[in-house]
Amino acid sequence: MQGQVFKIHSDFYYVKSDNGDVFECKLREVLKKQKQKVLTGDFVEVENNSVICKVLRRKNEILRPSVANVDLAVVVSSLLEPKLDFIQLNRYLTFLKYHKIDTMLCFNKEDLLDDAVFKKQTWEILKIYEPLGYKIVFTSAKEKYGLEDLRKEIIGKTIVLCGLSGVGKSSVINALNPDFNLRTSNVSLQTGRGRHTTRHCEILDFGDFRIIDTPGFSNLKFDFILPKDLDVLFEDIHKFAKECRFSDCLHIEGEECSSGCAVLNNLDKINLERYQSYLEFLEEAREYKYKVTYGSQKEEETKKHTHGANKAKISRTKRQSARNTQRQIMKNLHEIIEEENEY
Ligand SMILES: Nc1nc2c(ncn2[C@@H]2O[C@H](COP(=O)(O)OP(=O)(O)OP(=O)(O)O)[C@@H](O)[C@H]2O)c(=O)[nH]1
Ligand SMILES: [Mg+2]
Ligand SMILES: [Zn+2]
Repeated sequence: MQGQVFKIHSDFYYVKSDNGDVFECKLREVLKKQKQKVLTGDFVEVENNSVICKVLRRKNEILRPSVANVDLAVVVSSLLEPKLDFIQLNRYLTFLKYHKIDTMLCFNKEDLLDDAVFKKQTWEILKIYEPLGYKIVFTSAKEKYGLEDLRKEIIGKTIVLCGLSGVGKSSVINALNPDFNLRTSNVSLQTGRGRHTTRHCEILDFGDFRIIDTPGFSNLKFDFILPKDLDVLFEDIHKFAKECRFSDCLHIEGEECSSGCAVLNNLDKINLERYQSYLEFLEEAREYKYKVTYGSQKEEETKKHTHGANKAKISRTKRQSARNTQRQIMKNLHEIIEEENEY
């Protein structure tokens, strides 16, 4: 029998067969020993209605949240509570781009903004993300606005909702179909953050589309990618990066190659928070490169199993100086953004 894993709870995998029957399964011992990963969304072969004996080839996979075989990711952000954070949003977008997953954006809690602020926010969001080709919807799970716009984009698809805890992923699902009655909890007044209410990924079947609810993550890090491979994930930066004089240019002020850097020469055409996000992720990628270059044997092994990183060397002093420059750029960018916000 073949089916799809729609929920995973400790060692149990819940598999739905093509005709809709549900089976509670374990993973075959030999697959466990081989450290076979099974993700929500995996198509599997099941023996005796209770043992997963094979995981079929995946169309795609994401590791955070851990899901496979999705047609579309919808990154949900809240306009307020928690406050809209463009860098966090770019983190999700860049991560999904790395996994080559089609992505759209949903901005929820529209009801919390008054009209003038909402208009300003919408304008800013559209200005940044429409040119990057993302479909964008604005919703209020509470007031049930915008749900039809979302429904139109996801008909016929298996989609995964990604986004920080508390932005309203489970609430959007409940608003689309109250029968699911998923658990939700209010955002903490103290920290302004969500309470990590959803703990597992689960496929919810709406008939004409399927949605995977997921736990919110705030700790996605670019600690698996080499610095030189980052700009290609930023379409708006990469389009200039292609013209840089040196092929190993990382597009940072103050570094040797920056003299012929087409990105720095066109910074006025790139959204500041997008560039700032690039710098922040680049720092994480540099940490990663440093670790795989100078790290322990074990980290060398990690490198082998991840991306086969080059053995490029960065001297400690050069690295420190690059970091200082980067901090200075970030500081300057913060000041410019603050000025813009005041305006
Ligand atoms: N005002 C308002 N509140 C909302 C809206 N959507 C969700 N909320 C509230 O936001 C809080 C968090 O919603 P959840 O649906 O639990 O958020 P989540 O993204 O599923 O969070 P995790 O499961 O922790 O990842 C709840 O108190 C919801 O009632 C909305 O559109 N407007
Ligand atoms: Mg939830
Ligand atoms: Zn450059």
